[in-house]
Parts: sequence; structure tokens; C-alpha cells
Amino acid sequence: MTKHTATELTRDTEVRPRTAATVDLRSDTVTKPTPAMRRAMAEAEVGDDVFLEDPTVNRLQERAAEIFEREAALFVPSGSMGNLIAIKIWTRHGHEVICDARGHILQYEMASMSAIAGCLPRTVAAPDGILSWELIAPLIRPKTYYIAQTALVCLENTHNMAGGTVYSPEQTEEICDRAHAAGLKVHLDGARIFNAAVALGCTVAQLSRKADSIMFCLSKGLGAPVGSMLVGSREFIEQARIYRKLFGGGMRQVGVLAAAGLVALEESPKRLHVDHENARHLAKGLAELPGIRLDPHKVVTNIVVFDTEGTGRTAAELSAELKARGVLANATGTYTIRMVTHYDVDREGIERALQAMRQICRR
Ligand code: TLP
Repeated sequence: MTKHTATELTRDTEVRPRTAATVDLRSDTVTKPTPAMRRAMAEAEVGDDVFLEDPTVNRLQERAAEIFEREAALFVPSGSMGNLIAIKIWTRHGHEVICDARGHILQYEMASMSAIAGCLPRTVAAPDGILSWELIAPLIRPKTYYIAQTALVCLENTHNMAGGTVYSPEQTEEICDRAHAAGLKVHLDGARIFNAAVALGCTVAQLSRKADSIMFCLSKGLGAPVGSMLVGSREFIEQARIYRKLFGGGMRQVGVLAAAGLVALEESPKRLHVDHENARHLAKGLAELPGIRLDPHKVVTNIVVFDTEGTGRTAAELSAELKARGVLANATGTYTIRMVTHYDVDREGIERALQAMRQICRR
């Protein structure tokens, strides 16, 4: 773990030196708490949150609800738990959940939708991960007693594995309106919804207005060390608190984490455009390399996904070569690599990643 010196802790977040020995583009989950977050954590007022007595958690929840223009919010330990709680609330065992085939909820959450919520995912490969009513409607099961019933639609904004693509407020609203008319609920996995809002120049409230529930992460691009939020109606959040406890996520003096979350919520959205500029720069540089395939115009937030097949190397081989040059990136498929920009990688780090890729691809 990084050790922060006393002088570093007193410095402002903006002047923190950020070019580390290793350029870590595996995910925006790798960000370390900023000095401002560490200060807030050290000074946080705390209480027992299971008794609703942690003032810092309460403040974080109130602020999240206010920012999303909703009645209530709940601090949860992880995005995965937040998504599972929402699925559990909106479905019963034996129900079907419609989601995109590359959705995080389907691919990376330990099959919890089935293992714990007892639901069957019904998927479609949406172009760029962005569902539309035209894609959703044929997946809805007829309303008869002898067929499993569809209960929920899950959207992901930004879409992680599709390369940080975004749903506009209009696209989300249309899906919500039609889903509601068909008797379905809509849950929004907004792990990176602040990135989407910055890319589109709108608010997170506008991006999620008609969704029945929203999960967003404090611990991705916003840079907090731990935690996600569920947002929705007061009734939804009251139920969510019960399921959080049932799943072992009731926490005690957790204001120390909520304090970092509050700094993340208030401060980090202001600088996400920097990550997006870095991702665009990275994408443009990568697209010029022999054998690398990606459309840099599709990179609008902080995630760059590219195809390595033309280099004659698998993603695993290429990422091993990158690692030997001090650059970390995840292979997300046989020929697919994902690079994610974030607070702890600055432009110099991006240049170093590009330089390493040039050396590897031109060899
Ligand atoms: N995503 C992680 C990995 O699990 C892939 C990452 O490195 O991007 N929704 C979305 C869209 C996510 O990207 C993630 C994490 C989650 C939910 C889950 O959040 P956590 O990790 O807090 O459970």
C-alpha cells in the first residue's frame, strides 16, 4: 500500500504527484484515496450505522438522494451488492431479468442474480451495450401462468465492457416509460453514471429520472476507497436496508468510509473530463498502431476497449508484454484489452502506455 508522508497529507488534492512507477490502467477501481479523503476519514464523526446513528453516513445518503433528486439513498459496501439488492427487491424467484449480454450484472457478479435472487437472465447483444425498446420488447415473456414472467430490465450507464458508452436521458426515459407500461421495473447500474453525465453535459438526475432504482459507485472514477450507493424512493431504500443486512452488509462505524465518499461525491465529478480527455488521447494513439482495431470516435468517457487480433498476439500475451514495460491493462477477451483512465494516471502516464504499445506493436 502507498505510504503517505505527513507533508503529502497536508497538500491539496490538485497538487498531488500522480505519475507512479507503474501505469495502472486495469481499472478505475485502483485509485488510492486522495489526501483530502484521508483527512476527512481521519476526522470523520462516526456512530453505529446499523442503528442509523452514523452522522457521516447519514449525510452521505442525504447528499446522494439530493443530487439524484430522489427521496432516499443507502450506502452499500460494493456495487455488486447494490445491484443484487435492487434485483432482489424488484423480482421473485423464477422471474426473468432482461439485460445486455455484456452487462456487468450478468458477467461479473458471480451469477448472484441466479444464485441468490433466483432469477434467469434473458439477454440480447446490444450494439455498443446500449439497449433500446426494439431489442427489449421481443424478450418479454407472454403473460401466462405456465411461462416464467419477466419482472425487470437492467441498464448499464456507462457500459463498461462496451467501452464506456453512454445512454442519453431520452434513451433511458423511453425504455423506462415503455417498461412501466408493460408492468416491468427498471434498475440502472450507474457504476459510472457521473462519467456519463460529464460526457453528455447533463446531470445524473436527468440521466436516471424514470429508473425505479439506481446504483452508483463511489469507488470507481470518483476515487473513494470503498462503497457504492443505492438511490430511489423511500420505500425502496427501506427494503434495501433490510436486504443489505440480510446479505451481511450492515456496517457499524462506517462514517470513516462515508467521509471519503462525501469528498468523492462533491469533488471528483469536477475532474472526470480530464480522464475522458486522456482516454480519447489514448484511443487516438492506439488506433494508429498496426494490428490494433478500435474506433476512437466511440470513446466518450474513461474506458478504451480494443482488439489485438491483427497484431498476431492474444490479449493475454500483449498485456504480459505491457506489464514487462511497467504498464498494466486487463485482457477482457481472447483478443480484447481494456484500459481505464482515472485520477492516478496523468497525461505522462498515458504517453508511457502509448510508447510501450508502439514498441510492442512495431516489433
Ligand atoms: N467493475 C469492475 C470489474 O468488476 C470488472 C471494473 O474493474 O470495472 N457495475 C459496473 C458497471 C462495474 O463496472 C462494476 C465493477 C460493478 C458494477 C461492481 O462494483 P463492485 O466492484 O464495487 O462490486
